[in-house]
Amino acid sequence: MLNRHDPEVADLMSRERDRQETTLELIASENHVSPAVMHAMGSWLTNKYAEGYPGARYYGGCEFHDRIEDVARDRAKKLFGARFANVQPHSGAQANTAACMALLQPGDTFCSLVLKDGGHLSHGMKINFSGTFYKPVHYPLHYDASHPEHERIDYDAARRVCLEHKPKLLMCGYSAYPRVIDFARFRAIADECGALLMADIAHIAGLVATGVHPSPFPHAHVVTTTTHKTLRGPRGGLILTNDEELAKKIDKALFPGVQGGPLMHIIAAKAVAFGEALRPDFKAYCEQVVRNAKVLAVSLVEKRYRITSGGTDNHLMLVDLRGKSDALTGADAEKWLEAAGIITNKNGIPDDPRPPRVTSGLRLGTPALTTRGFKEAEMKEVANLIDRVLSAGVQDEAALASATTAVRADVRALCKRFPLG
Ligand code: DSN
Repeated sequence: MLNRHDPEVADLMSRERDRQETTLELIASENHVSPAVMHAMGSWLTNKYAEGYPGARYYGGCEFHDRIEDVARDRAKKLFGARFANVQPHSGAQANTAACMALLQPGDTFCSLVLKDGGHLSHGMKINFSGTFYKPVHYPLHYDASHPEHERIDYDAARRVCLEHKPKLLMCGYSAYPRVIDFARFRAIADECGALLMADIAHIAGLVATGVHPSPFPHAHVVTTTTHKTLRGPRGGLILTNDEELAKKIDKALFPGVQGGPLMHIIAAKAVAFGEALRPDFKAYCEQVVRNAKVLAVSLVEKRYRITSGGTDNHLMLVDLRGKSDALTGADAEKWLEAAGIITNKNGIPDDPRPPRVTSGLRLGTPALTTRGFKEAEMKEVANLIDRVLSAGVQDEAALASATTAVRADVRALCKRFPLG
């Protein structure tokens, strides 16, 4: 239908579909949703305004939208063991905006991990709302190669920072942190300094929902997340809490504080994805995601790459490319790998001397390849493919050109064995 109606857009969409089908998706925050989730997203539900919440809308005609949002909320609550859920955030950043608005007054201090150490722009970056309207202070990672916790969260330092600055809110949860988060320890720090604890589990939501990573509940007062990463739903956000008063504040902050009309087609797709995540096969998927990440990390170490913090406990890892060659940057690695059909993103590593547009690291994640059906054996192949490109790239241009052609063909063949649904 779209082909005839708008061939220009249809052609670009079809080329993007082909790109996804024939490349290896290793961006840790991406995934491939099911046809059912896609169907809900691309539906007539997009036609409706439903400002407000179920039973209290500002528009007529919301009977089925109320029921859809209730299903989404109930499934989210069941999935994460929470008493209250707001499924309306358009994204994780919007969820964090609403949570901050509910929990803080302008000018209040909050404490978080800075973006360059693995945090997120909505956790206090200067040019983001969170760094403009509030006063962020940051806790560090351990930066000491001789320390057993090198490049992991320094909980003692977090406690010291909190006791010194007395933040109203302590944030944990990250976008480039490969290790288990000790939510109980963060809650003890929050209690000691009189702060509320917010966990942003955007990256690990699927792992949390299935018990593959410890849950932030009952420790966190508020939990925010995206729905499209390890949770494998539509692009969107979600806020959870067990506290009724906080739930009321969050609902008000989200609408009308931060957003207008909810995206009801996306909320329906969230309901479908939450339903999928409640099934036993989703737990098996998440366990495989973590096993695949471990095998990829070990295979890369065997090829002389350094993995920050010495490995991974979750779905992602940060590769310190300097282990391979001092001259190798994240920017070059990302570009060379993309030409060979391997999609990654350059990422700063802890204490990175290079700027964010260059970096010394690559962030790799296994959620999307695991959705395709990749297992441990394929992850070893993926490590080989990555190394063939990067080893050639640090050699010279001719070596890189020939490796790119050969690896591109091998990537296509590997993808063909694991077609997207
Ligand atoms: N952009 C996301 C990521 O890639 O981790 C975070 O919002």
